[in-house]
Amino acid sequence: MRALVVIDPQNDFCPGGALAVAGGDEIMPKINAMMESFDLVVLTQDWHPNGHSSFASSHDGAEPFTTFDMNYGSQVLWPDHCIQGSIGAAFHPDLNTDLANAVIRKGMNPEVDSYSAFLENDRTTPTGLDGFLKERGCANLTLVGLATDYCVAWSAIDARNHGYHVNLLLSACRAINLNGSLDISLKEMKDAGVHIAEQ
Ligand code: VGL
Ligand code: ZN
Repeated sequence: MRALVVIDPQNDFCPGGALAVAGGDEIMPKINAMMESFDLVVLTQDWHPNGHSSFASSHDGAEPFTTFDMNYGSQVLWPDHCIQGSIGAAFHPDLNTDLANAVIRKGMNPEVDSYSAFLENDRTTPTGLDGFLKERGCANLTLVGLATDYCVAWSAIDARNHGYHVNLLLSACRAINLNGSLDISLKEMKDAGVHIAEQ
């Protein structure tokens, strides 16, 4: 069984959004075209409450794109984004959601961010995605979405740690690339055994 896992294809990560990723909207037609060739399609949605601890605005005097020591380790502080129920948190209108078997929402705990679709940034709290995929007999994942160097990379590495065969299709991903994070994440994914394809 093969699953397509589409990471955070949301308005706030597309041009005009609160945490816009260059070209984020360009990947939607390609992802739509891929869906029918998979046994399962899973979409993830970054889904933060107002005042989430990953927002710079929640920490006095802190600027977005700096780091902050949380009790679970270092965390990048972001502009407010993907607030539950907002237009920014909605799936991009060009994405066809009809074939989605499941939607996993993450980052809902006010105190803990969740880049990965499998485990929150405390690295222990599961989202339930592993249970869903294993119960459906799925061992082979293809990951696409936003952003390559944060939520896609953390999901791909966690998927390897949970025993999946993992493919990443770069042409259906776009990166934030903060302080060289794209190259770092590509190396970490390769080291973890993620199969990275350009096209
Ligand atoms: C993401 C930063 C903050 C992502 C989510 O989807 O890559 N990045 N929240
Ligand atoms: Zn987020």
